[in-house]
Amino acid sequence: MASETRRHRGHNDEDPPAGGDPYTEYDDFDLPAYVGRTSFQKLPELSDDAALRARHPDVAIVGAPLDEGVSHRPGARFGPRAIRAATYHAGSLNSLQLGIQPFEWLDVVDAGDAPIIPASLERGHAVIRRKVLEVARSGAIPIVLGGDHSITFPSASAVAEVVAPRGLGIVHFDAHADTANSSWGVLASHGTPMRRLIDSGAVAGRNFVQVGLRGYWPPPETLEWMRQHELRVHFMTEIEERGAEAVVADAIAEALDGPELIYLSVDIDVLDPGMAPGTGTPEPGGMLTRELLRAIRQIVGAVELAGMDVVEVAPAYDVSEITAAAAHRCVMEAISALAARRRDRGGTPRPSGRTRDGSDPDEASPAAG
Ligand SMILES: [Mn+2]
Repeated sequence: MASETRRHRGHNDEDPPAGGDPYTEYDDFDLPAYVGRTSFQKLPELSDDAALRARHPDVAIVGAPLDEGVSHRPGARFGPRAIRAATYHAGSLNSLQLGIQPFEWLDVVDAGDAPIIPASLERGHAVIRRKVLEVARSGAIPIVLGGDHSITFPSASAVAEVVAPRGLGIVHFDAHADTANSSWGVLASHGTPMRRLIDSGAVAGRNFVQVGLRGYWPPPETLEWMRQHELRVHFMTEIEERGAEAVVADAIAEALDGPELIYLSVDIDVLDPGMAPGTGTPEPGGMLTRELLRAIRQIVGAVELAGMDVVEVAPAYDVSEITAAAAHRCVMEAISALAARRRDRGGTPRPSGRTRDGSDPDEASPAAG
């Protein structure tokens, strides 16, 4: 391969080099999305803790393929693979929404999956927490692909630990509050992670902001617990009445009322099931995909993002991969907004490396700490 010397533009609008050998003329990164490496956007795979620390990428994708916490339809363990695969774009993407090629500005890698085994929720949470800790300690912003929503407890706890003593606010998009004390007596389920985060002190209740709640859960006692702990809650009806942009602006201010940093948690079931049927507990009457993608751009462009997750994609119930595609674009909108933020603040581009072994072809000299 000539990849150690070639920079690949990957615009999908480019002729191969004249006289090139067809066997080697394209780097894997530039070949079509359905060919070759299966990492997120075919980005370098960098799962080793020491390698992450040496490289200190700007963003690292993490898979959390665990669904032992679901209360209804299982299957979100297959979410990370489906989200990684839900693209038809190869090479260096160009965000029309934000006018930026994010992988020319940010070093983004795929840190692989937490080493989950079936049938052990406790072990699963422990390895997810360690994986997210390793990524966050490397200096990268973790973007975690679930998995059911129970993974937000270990993931956001790990991020809160790394950023301390700086405070963390959470903006949480969901049809459901996920603030139960237990599910049928079980403390660690996808109905309880937000209460665990508040009870453990990882995040203050008053900086926990929920957007998109609707339907028939939780019961009044749980809502009363939320009031007592000063959570800020924006029901779907408020989005219908005021519009998503105004509600999200309030959510940003509330989450940052004290803390400096934001963890963004996106349950894909915040979307209407007509636009995201591939999920375990679909709730009719939700957000439009375009509203959610705009909200993510609005938030990430305005705050200092410390971590993010996109959860509850259950591919077995999906139709034409629309749910997985929506989740994939949630991740891409966040990455693009991070890149635009760096550019707009006068930062230096740090292009994503693209060789097969995960080393950065441009990184001949050691990166600055
Ligand atoms: Mn949820």
